[in-house]
Amino acid sequence: MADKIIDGFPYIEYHHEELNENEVSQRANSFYESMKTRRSVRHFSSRPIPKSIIESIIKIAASAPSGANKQPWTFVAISNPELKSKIREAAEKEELENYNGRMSKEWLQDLAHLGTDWHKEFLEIAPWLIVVFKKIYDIDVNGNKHNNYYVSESVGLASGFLIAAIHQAGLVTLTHTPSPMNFLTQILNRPENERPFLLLPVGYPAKDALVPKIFRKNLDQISEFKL
Ligand code: IYR
Repeated sequence: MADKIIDGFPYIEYHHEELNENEVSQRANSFYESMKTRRSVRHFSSRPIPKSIIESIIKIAASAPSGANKQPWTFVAISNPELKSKIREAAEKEELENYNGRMSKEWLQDLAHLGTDWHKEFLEIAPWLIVVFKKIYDIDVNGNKHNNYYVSESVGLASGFLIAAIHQAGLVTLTHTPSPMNFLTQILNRPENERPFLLLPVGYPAKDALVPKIFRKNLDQISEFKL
């Protein structure tokens, strides 16, 4: 069917899968059953993952909504061992300072049950690192700058999609936030309009991987219904 033109812009029909209420309910429940088993995993296997799988996962992330559909993100996927070592070294340097003085006592107490520390061996062990960059503005082919909108919200949404995609594929990840993380701009040679947003190791879990026993807030604690 030809595109419909409204106010000079093309529109296409939205293709919606017809489902009855039962089917909708089943889908919502089965997605919840799957997503509730997702955990941040810190113990990775070095088992390789083909590039094609990482490409699929990145495409899922990039299907997220964004302000004015500007898609203000770049996903840098790294399997190169030298680059991974450089990133680990730089991240650990910052984290050592974070854990030894830059983080408040309360912050360290809040993290104690997660067993985190400045060692980030997963940055070398995991077969892939995905660094999510946000584009604070766009630069076109002529070098002109263009605005992006709701950049952190947009990139946060894409990162959520990324994490869900990794889980649905049967892999694990961890949202690692070394701070400050401008070293990623240098090591990965990114342009001036990009800022590092998140660093995610991606892989299979180690055979003996443990995760902290934590609890999710229940529905009453996180929601309010106005009927
Ligand atoms: N960025 C540090 C510290 C850290 C902070 C929070 I908030 C966490 O939920 C987990 C860790 C690190 O990655 O170890």
